[in-house]
Amino acid sequence: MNDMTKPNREVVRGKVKMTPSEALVETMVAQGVTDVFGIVGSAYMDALDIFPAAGIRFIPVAHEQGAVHMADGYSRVSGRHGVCIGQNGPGVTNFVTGMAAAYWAHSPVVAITPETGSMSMGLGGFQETEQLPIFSKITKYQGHVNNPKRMAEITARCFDRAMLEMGPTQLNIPRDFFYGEIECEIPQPIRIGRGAGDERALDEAAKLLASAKFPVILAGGGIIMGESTKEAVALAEMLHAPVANSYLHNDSFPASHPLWVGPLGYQGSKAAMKLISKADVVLALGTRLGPFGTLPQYGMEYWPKDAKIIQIDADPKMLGLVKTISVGICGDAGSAAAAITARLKGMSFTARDKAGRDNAIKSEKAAWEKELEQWTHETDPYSVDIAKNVKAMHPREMLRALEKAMPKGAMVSTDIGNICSVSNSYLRFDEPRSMLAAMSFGNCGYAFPVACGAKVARPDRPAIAYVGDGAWGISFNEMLTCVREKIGVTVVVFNNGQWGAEKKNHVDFYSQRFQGVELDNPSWAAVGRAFGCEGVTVDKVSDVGDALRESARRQSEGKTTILEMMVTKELGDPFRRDALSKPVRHLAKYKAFV
Ligand SMILES: Cc1ncc(C[n+]2csc(CCOP(=O)(O)OP(=O)(O)O)c2C)c(N)n1
Ligand SMILES: [Mg+2]
Repeated sequence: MNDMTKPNREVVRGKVKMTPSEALVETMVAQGVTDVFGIVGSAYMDALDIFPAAGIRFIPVAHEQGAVHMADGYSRVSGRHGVCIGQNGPGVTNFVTGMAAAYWAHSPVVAITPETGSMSMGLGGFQETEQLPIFSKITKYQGHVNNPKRMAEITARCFDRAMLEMGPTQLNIPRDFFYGEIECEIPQPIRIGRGAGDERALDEAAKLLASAKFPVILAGGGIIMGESTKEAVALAEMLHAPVANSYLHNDSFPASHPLWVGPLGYQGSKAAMKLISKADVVLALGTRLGPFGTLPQYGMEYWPKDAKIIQIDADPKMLGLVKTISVGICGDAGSAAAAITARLKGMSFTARDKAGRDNAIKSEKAAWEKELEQWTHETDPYSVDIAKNVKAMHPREMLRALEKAMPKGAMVSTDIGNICSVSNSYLRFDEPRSMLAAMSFGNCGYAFPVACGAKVARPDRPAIAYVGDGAWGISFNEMLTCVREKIGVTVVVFNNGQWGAEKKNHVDFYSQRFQGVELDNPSWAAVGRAFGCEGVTVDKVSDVGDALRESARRQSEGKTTILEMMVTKELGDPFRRDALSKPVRHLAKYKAFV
C-alpha cells in the first residue's frame, strides 16, 4: 500500500464536499466500524472501494445469511455494532433469517441494504424488490436514504438507534445514491444512558426485597449487554439471594459464585427451578421474562405464581408484558442494581435467614450436580432401546466431557436441536459475553457463523460452536469463509444421523411414524478436510477432552477444526410438551394415523 491508501481512521470535520459513498464510509468510521461482513455486489462497489483506506475490513462470506449471523456474533461478544452488506434484491433477501435471529437476540446489527436505483424502482428491473416491508417487523429502525444529501445523517441514525433500541436496524440506499457530490458534516455518535430508573419504583423494590423471606434473582441478558456483572454480584451478595440465569443466558452471572444456581428453562438446572419455586419475591434483573424461558421442565411447574415480581428492563415495553409484576423499573440493569443495593444499605438491611437460604442453595446445587453426574444417558424406553449395543457415545457423556475440557474464556455458540438443548445443563461461564445461543428465533444454522463472527471480534478468545448434524447441513458452507479469511474456530458437530429434535415429536406424538428426519451423512470430518479445515472424528468419550483442547490450540493458527462427534440416536426431553397434541383423525382414510 502506498501512503495514499494507508488506512486512516481520522474522520473529516466540519461541513465538507464529498460523495455519498464517502459520507457513508466516514460515518461508519465515526461509529467505530472496523469490520463488515457480506458478499460483494455492484450495488455498493463505489463505497466498498474505499473501505481499506478507511481501515474497514471487508469479510467476504459464503451466504448472506452467514454475514448477518457473523455480524450478530461479532456484536454479542464485543458490545459494538455488527455490520453486514449485500447486493440489492437477492443479496438482501438472503439477510432475512439472520435479521430475525438478531432481532430476538437483541443484537445491534446494522444491515446495509443497497436497493435498486431510484429511477427504475417500480418498473420491474433487475434485482428489484421492495426492501423495507420485508424487514419491517424484524428491525428496531429502518433508515431509507431518500436523498443522497442525507447519507451521513441517516447512516448515523441507523447506528445510533441500533444501540439505543438494542437490536438490528436497516440502512436502505437506492444504488444510484452512492454517487454524486454533496456537502455535509459527519455526525458524532449519539449514545444515551438510561440510568437506574424511577426513584419511587427503586424505593419500592428495595422495600420489597428487604422484607422478603426468600428473595431470588433471575439474571437476564440485560446484565450482559449492560456490562453489569459487578453490580449484579454486589446486589446478590447484599441480599444473599440465589441467582438463576434466565433461559440461554448462562453467562449472566458467574457460575463459580456460591450464589449461582444455574439456568432456568429447557434442560436447565433443577436446583435453580426448585429454589425459585420457593421465592416470595423475584427480582427479574435485565430480563423481558420471555414466555418460553419459564415453561415447566422435568415435569415441574416451578414458576412461583404467588411471588411478587420486580422487573427491571431497559425496554419499557417489556415490563409486565408476560408476567404480572408488582414493580416495573425501566433502567439499565447495572445502575438499577447499584441503586437498590445503596438503598438496602441505607435501610440497615440484614438478609433474613441467611443461613436457611445458604443451606437450601448448597443442598439443591449438590443434589443437581449428583444427578447430572449420574445421568450419563437418556432413560426413556425409546432411547434405551435405540442406543442398546451401539458403540457411539451417549450425548450427555460427551457434553460432560466437553464441559470439563472447556478452555478458559471460551465463547460458545449453540444451535437449535436436541443435543444442543441438552447442552444447556453443561454450559457454565464465569465471564459475560460467552454464551451465544440461537435465542428465541430458534433457527437451525445459527451457531457456526455466529462463532465465526465472535472470533473476528475477539481473536484472543476460543470460539466453539455446538451444532447438530442437520443444522450443520444448513451452515457448513461458511467453512469457505473460515479458510479464506483464516478465522480459526472449533465446530462440534453432533453426528446422530437425524433431525433429532423433530424426531422426538414423532416418538412422543406420532407413534414413531418417522418422516423426513433421517440424515444420510457423509464423513463430516472428511468434508471439513476437503474444505481445508482440520477434521477429526471422535467416537470415544475419553478422546473428547484432548480433541477439544487441541482444536482450541489450532485456532491461534487461524485454523478451523470440525470435531465430528459420533453419538447414539437417543433423544432428550422435548422443548415443549404443550406444543403438540396427539393426532385426531375424522376421515376414514386417515384413521390409522393416530
Ligand atoms: C431453519 C430451521 N428449520 C427447521 C427447524 C425445525 N427444527 C427444530 S430442531 C430441528 C432438528 C435439529 O436437528 P439437528 O441439527 O441434527 O440436531 P439434533 O436434534 O439431532 O441434536 C429442526 C429441523 C428450525 N428450528 N430451523
Ligand atoms: Mg442430528
